[in-house]
Amino acid sequence: MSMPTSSHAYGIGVIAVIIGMSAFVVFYTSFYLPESLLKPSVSEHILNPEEDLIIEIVPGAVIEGNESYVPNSPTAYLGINNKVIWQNNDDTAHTVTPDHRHSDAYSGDFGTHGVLKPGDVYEFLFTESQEVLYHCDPHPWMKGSLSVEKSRF
Ligand SMILES: [Cu+2]
Repeated sequence: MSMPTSSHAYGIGVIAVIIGMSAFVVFYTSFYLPESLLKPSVSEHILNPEEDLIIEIVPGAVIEGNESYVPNSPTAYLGINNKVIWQNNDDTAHTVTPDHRHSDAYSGDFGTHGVLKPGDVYEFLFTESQEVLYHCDPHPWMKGSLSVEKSRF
């Protein structure tokens, strides 16, 4: 009579192992994996750079031929000043719109959603080397570019 009892216990053990493994697989594929794919690991000094890089939309930027985004084509260095802030100091609303759809692996899509009203700022954390060309949607003659490079220090 010991045979049926032990094979019964064995059966329960196998089922428990299968349930445990399925629970792990479900957790891993639906929670752990998407989360880790979503946010690449970025080092702390790139997430919290020492300085901001400020690009001013200068007063009078709306007028064709004037300076618009100043500095107009700076380089940002990862871990130094890779957080870039566009500041609208003009009295007209403007945008920061990439010439071609552009995204950063960590921060996602680049570009303002809607317009920057006078006094508004737009900030974007660049976490990898890249180059982006951008313009103002309502005033396409306003153009700027930015390159992001690894720090040499
Ligand atoms: Cu504009």
